[in-house]
Amino acid sequence: LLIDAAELRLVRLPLLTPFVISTGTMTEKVFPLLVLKSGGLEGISEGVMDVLPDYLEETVAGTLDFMTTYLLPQVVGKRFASPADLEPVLAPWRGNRMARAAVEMAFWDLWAKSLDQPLQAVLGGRGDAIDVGVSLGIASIETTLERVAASVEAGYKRVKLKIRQGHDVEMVAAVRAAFPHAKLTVDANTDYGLVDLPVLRALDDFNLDYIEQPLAFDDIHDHAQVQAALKTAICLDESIRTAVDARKALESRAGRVINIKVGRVGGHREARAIHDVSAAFGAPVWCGGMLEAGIGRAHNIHLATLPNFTKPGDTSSASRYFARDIVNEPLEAVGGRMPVPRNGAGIGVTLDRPYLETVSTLVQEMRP
Ligand code: OSB
Ligand code: MG
Repeated sequence: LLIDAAELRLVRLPLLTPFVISTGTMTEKVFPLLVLKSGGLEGISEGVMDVLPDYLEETVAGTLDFMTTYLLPQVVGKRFASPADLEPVLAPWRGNRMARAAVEMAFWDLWAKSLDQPLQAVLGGRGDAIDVGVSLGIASIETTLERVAASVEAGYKRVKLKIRQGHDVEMVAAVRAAFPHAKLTVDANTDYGLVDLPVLRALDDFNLDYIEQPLAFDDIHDHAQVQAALKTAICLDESIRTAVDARKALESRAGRVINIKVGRVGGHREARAIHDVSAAFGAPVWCGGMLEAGIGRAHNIHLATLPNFTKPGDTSSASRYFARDIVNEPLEAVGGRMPVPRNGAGIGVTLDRPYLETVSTLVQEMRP
């Protein structure tokens, strides 16, 4: 496949409700959108980095610079036979996995389209829909109870509650009391340390399916100390960037579940490698999200059809986040099941170009 052009846009989509996690509040979703073109076909991806380096280190501004100066000139005008063939171009760079993922994922979409196959088929997944849950941002206990009720009512398969210091045990106790049978998890986004073991032990009493990323974004070792002290499984998100990280974490028992975000780990190949190494350890995985719009969500859904994605993912209905999406196809869950989009090959969704123009600016249109 000859990449004959690349189009890089910066998109700003307002969120319907501010999304609050332990590290900050998001009121709009700002992301780079990348389109790789080849002989009339378009492969599309979203970058999942934030404006500020508060989830992981990468930023939108840094990514736009890295892409326009290095990554895109490395691929535009070049031929790649398969995603494996693209790997040597992306592999030398340290970190920057979100930026690399954007290029890699756009190429997978393009490649699947060139083979006239759905993305899930070329990744090795199957099935028409995936199980999904919701991720509820930090809010008052009263608001949280209302949101949990609405999510359970809508049939979502699990409810993930964002926690932070001082907004944890009491809130989870209230939710558990009101919903004794709901599948509940919590996500701390790194807000705790080893000194907070008493709080984490208190959370151990609520029959949570897992506690997501309690400790630092770059830690594996201390998570093992905490995991040894809890019956509840720890799920790692921020600390897992590669299949090697996953192996080390599972080998050292730093957790028993892994949240795979294709955009965090450098693309579908690394995501699949993490999926495979987790399966070898008997550790379930699930597909996380970064409040992506329709392009990123479609990638997540296709990936989540691989067999070891046995826990519900975070790709809930797009209408929970956005008044209008940048794709034409509605990505809406029904009874906690998200259908795999199949409007054409690849990711199975198409850009709503007129709307995209109104919510984005062109950063670069590159030709060889
Ligand atoms: O830790 O999973 C996370 C959103 C932004 C940053 C980090 C996280 C999240 C979510 C939302 O939990 C998942 C989604 O609905 O896309
Ligand atoms: Mg998380």
